Amino acid sequence: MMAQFQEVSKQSSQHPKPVGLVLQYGTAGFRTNAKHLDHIMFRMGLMATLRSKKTKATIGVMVTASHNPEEDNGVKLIDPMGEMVTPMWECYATQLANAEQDDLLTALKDIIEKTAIDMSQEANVFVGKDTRSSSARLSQAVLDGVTSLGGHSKDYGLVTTPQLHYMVCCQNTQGKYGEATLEGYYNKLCQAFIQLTRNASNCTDDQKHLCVDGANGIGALKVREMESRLKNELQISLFNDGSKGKLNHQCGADFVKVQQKPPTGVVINPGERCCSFDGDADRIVYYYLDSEGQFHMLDGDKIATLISTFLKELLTQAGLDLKIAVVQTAYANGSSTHYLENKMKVIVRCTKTGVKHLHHAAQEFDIGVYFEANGHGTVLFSKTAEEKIQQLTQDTNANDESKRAALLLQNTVNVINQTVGDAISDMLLIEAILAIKGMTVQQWDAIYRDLPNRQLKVKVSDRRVIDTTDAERRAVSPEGLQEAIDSLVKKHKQARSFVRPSGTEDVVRVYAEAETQESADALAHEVSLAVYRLAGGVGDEPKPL
Ligand code: G16
Repeated sequence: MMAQFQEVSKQSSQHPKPVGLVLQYGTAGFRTNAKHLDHIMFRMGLMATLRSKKTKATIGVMVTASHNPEEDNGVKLIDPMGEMVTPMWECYATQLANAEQDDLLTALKDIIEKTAIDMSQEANVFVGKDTRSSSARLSQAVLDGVTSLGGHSKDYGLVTTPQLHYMVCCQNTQGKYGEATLEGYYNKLCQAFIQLTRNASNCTDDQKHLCVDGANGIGALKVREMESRLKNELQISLFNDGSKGKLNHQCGADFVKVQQKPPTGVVINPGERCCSFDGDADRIVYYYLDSEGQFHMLDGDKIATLISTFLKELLTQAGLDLKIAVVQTAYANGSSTHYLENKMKVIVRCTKTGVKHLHHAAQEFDIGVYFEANGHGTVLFSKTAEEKIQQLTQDTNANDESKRAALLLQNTVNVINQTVGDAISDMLLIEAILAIKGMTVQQWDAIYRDLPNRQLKVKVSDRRVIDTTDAERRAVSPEGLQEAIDSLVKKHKQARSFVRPSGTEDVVRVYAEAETQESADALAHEVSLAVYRLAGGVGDEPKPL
């Protein structure tokens, strides 16, 4: 053990922490300008090694800043079944990340002691990275951290975040979830997709076409790798593939969702189905332009509605009594929640932002469909649900309709990456559903009409002054802010608004929805002003839109 600590001490001097720099574990791990992250990466290598020793399982470390600009980077830690690490370990990660250089060993020993880790236990860590220019040296820092504590590492190199989650889960289920290789990932998903689309007999070549905006990131590379396995059942025109444009710049899922407009770099014909990935391909949003050139977005809420409708219909056809629920966050459009609860009659839950929260809520049901409005989401099937579906596919007494439904459900389970939201897997599922239902993007869009909405960002000197409750729908501090929001909301029809500190960017996010776009824009601006005035705004006062 002594020798290991000496090695950590020696190696960490190559990855020194800038004195006084304090970083918080955010919505999805540490994330900031890449120049501040070298020590964080080394230490997260240490962290993952400890977590691996503790769980006696393989842990993942993904170097990415997802939707953030190219100059940022970050790290996401992946637990044994492919989920995010637990809140307790987020605290340990923060402790280790922020220990001054001379206190690193003390912090490390403290965590080992508190969590009663057997240091003689083997450790295995899978590492992946996105396409950012800083990712190569930062992932090397992670690998250095793992090696210095005597852990084994496997460097997957360039992969999407959900691919790394998948590898970790495959490894820890001894291959039951799939093979822990890219080949295994593509084969599992594409085979399931092709099985599903066999049920789409009337699908024309036009309907098989999809424009994909790769955000100039890793998702584009991986779509290219996978494409040939789709056997023309899906014909992809790939834009923003990274060959010239800048990562996430004027493109990608976050840009499209927040700006409510198409990305640059994509040639869109009216009526054509398009989708955008984000920078690490764990989010997806769809959209199209109508014949008047007007932009229509199908975000995470519309995706959740499409998927849950499909699953509910199949459960009825199969005669399976499984409890299905949809998990959303405060950003979910009011119309989507209304439609899901009142028209579809499914259970809807609301959690705080962050996949980790939605994922856990979804685990409480037989089938938990979770999506953030920004397009981050997946479907979780309980063990019971998977077993019942499996049994029905083999039931010789089952009628044709229920057997067909069971087979469709089984292939749906296989096309979905249940470890985390996955743009590639979600895209294949959505494409299969549209093909099977013979549904156009316009018909999908028409399921319900979104309430006009607006999202804004406000810069404040310390965003931690804002504290929220009720799944982030109400602010408890600073004093007077919630009262101000309440009275502003009252001035608009069908209105709702909330504010929360971002956990990935140094901003406060403001969301507003109302009966008209003018009203939503005005409310978002008014609430931004309240944040600026009551929560220590910096720079110029927010201007009306
Ligand atoms: C991450 C999280 C998402 C979250 C998003 C924005 O996404 O995984 O759950 O919605 O950040 O979070 P915030 O509003 O706190 O900045 P990604 O795709 O950027 O990793």
